[in-house]
Amino acid sequence: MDKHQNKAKFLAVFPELVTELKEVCVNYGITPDAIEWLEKNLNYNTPGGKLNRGLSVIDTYAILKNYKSLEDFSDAEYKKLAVLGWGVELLQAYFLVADDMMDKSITRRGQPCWYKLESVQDIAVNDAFMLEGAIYVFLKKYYRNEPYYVDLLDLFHEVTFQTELGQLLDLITAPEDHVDLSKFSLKKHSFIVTFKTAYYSFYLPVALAMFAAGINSEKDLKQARDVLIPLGEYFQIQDDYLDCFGKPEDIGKIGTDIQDNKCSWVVNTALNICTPEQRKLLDENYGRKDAKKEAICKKLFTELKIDQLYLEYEENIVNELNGKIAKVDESTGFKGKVLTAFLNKIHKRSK
Ligand code: DMA
Ligand code: MG
Ligand code: MG
Ligand code: MG
Repeated sequence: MDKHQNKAKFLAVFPELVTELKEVCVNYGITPDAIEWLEKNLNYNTPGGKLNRGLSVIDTYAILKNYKSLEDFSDAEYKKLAVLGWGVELLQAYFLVADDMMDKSITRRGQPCWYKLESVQDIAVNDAFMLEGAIYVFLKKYYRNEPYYVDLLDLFHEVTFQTELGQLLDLITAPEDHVDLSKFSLKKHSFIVTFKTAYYSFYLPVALAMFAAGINSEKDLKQARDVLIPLGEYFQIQDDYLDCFGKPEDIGKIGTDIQDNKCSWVVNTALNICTPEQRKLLDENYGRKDAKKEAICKKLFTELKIDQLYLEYEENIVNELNGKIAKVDESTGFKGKVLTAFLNKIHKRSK
């Protein structure tokens, strides 16, 4: 299926959903200023990203149904799938609005973070909740009468809780006032990123499409999970790598991991190979709200050739994942191609 056409068709659904949500609010008798605020919140925070997660719901469903092009979808069928895709994107928007406040980030998707706007600030907390709440308005409207409605609700709720646990661990492992690098490890990193990223970004979109396509045995869901969770870990390692080595104009955000004392893949990899002198430098400069100290850490990461180690990691994990995908048992309806499609979307990404 054509990538640009896919994205355009998916994006075209979003304004319809905004209108539908506004109608719900009008029926509640909410004043126009609140409705206008909600509309701004939705438009500012939801559609501006790569949309990989949302589009994967559509792509996965098409593969499972053996559809060759967008023409194979009926209009109503496409809209229903797009509701699930936008549900994932709304969940992502909800997490990001909150994440940017907690991480004290400056930009997101090439624009100021929502909480950074003079007129928004702490109201962003409630705006994040509303992005989440919108998901369930749409699920109810489009799926209330499906036998798998409860499965969809359960899945959204479970991955939300898992993500929040991951965010909790991410935050308490990175205290602002106390740097203790001896608490970091690649094992701890793996746990954090599996929970904060992999479940909602990788397992959720595929599992949603599997429920919609009726290919949802526990065996097939597990086959999906067994590849998608390590794939999500790889994706967050890319995110950590790009936070330090990516260009803000590519990634649309300014990296904050070093100053935020994050237990990222970059610092953990450095800790594993550095000399005692280099370790001292990290102990004294990592996790401080100071651009000069941040630059010292970055210089050290470059000297340690972390970028080279990243390329080696990437090659290994991609081979390993392709090996796992080749072993997928397709006898009960699931298809390895779903997983290859997802892997191809993120392999060698620079944004
Ligand atoms: C992302 O972690 C996880 C969630 C749930 C938003 P992060 O803070 O590394 O993300 P980003 O680099 O996009 O701020
Ligand atoms: Mg962040
Ligand atoms: Mg974060
Ligand atoms: Mg990051």
